Amino acid sequence: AEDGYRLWLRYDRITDESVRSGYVDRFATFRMGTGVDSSSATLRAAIDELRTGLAGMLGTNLAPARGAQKSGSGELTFARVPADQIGAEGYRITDTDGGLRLSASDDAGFLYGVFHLLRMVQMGESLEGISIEEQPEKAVRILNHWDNLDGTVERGYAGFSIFNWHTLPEIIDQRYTDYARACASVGINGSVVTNVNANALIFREDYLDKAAALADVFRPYGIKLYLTARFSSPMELGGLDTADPLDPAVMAWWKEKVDEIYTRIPDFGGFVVKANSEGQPGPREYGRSHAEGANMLADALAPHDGIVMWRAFVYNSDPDADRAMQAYEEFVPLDGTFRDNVMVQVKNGPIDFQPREPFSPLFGATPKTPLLLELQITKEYLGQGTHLVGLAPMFTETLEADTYQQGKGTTVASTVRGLAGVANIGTDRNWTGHPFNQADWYAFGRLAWDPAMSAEAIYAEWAALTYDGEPEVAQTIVDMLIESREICVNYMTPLGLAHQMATGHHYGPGPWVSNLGRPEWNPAYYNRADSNGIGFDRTESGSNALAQYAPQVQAMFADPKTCPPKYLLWFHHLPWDWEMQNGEILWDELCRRYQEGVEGTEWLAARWQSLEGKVDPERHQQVTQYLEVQQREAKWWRDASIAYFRSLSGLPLPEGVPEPE
Ligand code: GCW
Repeated sequence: AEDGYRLWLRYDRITDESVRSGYVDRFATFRMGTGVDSSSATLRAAIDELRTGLAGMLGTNLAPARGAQKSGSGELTFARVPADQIGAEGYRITDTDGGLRLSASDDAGFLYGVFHLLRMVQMGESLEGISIEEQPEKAVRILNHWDNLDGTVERGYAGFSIFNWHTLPEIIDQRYTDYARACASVGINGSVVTNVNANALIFREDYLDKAAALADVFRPYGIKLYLTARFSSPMELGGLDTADPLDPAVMAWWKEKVDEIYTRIPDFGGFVVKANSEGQPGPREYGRSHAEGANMLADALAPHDGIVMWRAFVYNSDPDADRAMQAYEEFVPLDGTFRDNVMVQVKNGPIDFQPREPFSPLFGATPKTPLLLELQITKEYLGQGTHLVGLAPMFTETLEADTYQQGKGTTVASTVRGLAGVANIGTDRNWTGHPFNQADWYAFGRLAWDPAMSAEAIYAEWAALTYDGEPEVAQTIVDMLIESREICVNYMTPLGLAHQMATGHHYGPGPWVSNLGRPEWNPAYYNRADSNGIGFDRTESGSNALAQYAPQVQAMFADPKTCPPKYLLWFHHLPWDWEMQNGEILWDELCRRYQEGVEGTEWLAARWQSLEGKVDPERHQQVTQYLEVQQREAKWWRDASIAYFRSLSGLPLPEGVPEPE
């Protein structure tokens, strides 16, 4: 049965005999060139993967070469080259007259090269005359698990944590290895295995042994293990009466703790920290800055080459402040004061993982501080585990956005050292709940490796690897994934609206909610709708958040007559009868967008229906059920939103938009 466990690494037998035999001739033997240490754990993992993959797809047994090298013999040679020829983690694959040569300067490069070759065979691509050279664009390509030590996952919709802290370190679940394989196959090279809402317990010796066991599984796959550091750990675990980063006893505690971690995990990656954010402890409690807090940890990690990823997700509870401005206000003044091994981790948008936000103004605004782009792969605000929403178009929208910070062409991608993705992985048999959620894990990895890849190209790979069938099957799946994000934006938060989800769980509509404990958690705080109009004025006449962007960006958004409609209500508060660029009044256009969203979900269902009998029945049935939920909930979103906003606008529904149920 097709339960989705194998993800995109399915390695099923190639049914087209001529295609299969072409590859068989290519992969008779493999040979380790000079300087390649075939006994290294990573090389062994690479060879294992290659043999498993080829045995599955070709039904052959790739054997080590014997005797002298012969050309035209279907030999795959691993060749080590100096780092000035191919940089860290990179590789080259060339056709050498009937044989193949895979060159790299380090073990990870060989591993990634093997996954590339396997992908080509899975996709039926020709190896004839190939000359491929790949180098990761970003050094940090890391998953952030919001997994708690008790097995629950914050904002996780695919079961419980795959990391079983109860049975570690003795029990090594095969899932850990398969997780590492899947990550490595898309170039992910780091994993933070604990939630940013952190638990100091992870630093207790028995838990460090458990973490070390995971690190041992990850290591052969080029994946470093990272942990979250709860800032108050010296108090909770160490019995100190302060966590002040400038207190010598606190500094000594962290230094000792870090040294202890490295005795267990020699290649430990470092810490992620959420400090003074949503109730998490931090340096501000002691009158110290985020930089002073981060630097203290950075100093403890520096002798071991560890890094600190300090999150910029901060905002305070001030009804008069614009939450969208707070991270910038707090972090830009600190530029230049962080240690070299600190990176500031910034969410894609200035608020919080909405279906659509403009890029955060922090990108490019801290030239002396390396940044990481944090994306949410789990769909907290986009229908969670049940809606089909492909996130690659959202990820690329951010990566491609021009900050103009160093002149035209300063894309968000160009301003960051790496990408961090909040994982959507859990104990569900298929890892991610909705079968299509696997595509977002895949897309995150591919984009961290090469942020210039298009969403279409990535999904074309994923669909071809994950589903059998004719090219039309893959094309239909690609179309669905590509269109689905805009469909979701339309039925949830059209025209630049944001944060309209119901209280706490963020599932379903709640645009009327205005009584939550913290003002900036209220949907009504964001839509600012009343009888006169709707939208959040972030221009000069309002919060002026727009001033945090480069002048060219300001010019794009400042005038509601020319502001792209997708950001209109993010930046502007406008009367209900405002005339849009297409001649419609705002109210009519808003209602139509909700309706388009609903129609979009019907389109998705029809596209999927057309694949009945063309994809395996298990996953067809599963996705069909999810699409029914999505269609129903899109209507819920439309009707609830329109009913509420109509109670304020008092205007009639435009043609084609049904009366709310
Ligand atoms: O998106 C919000 C979530 C919180 C999360 C927080 C964060 C881990 O609602 O659950 O906490 O962001 O990013 O820190």
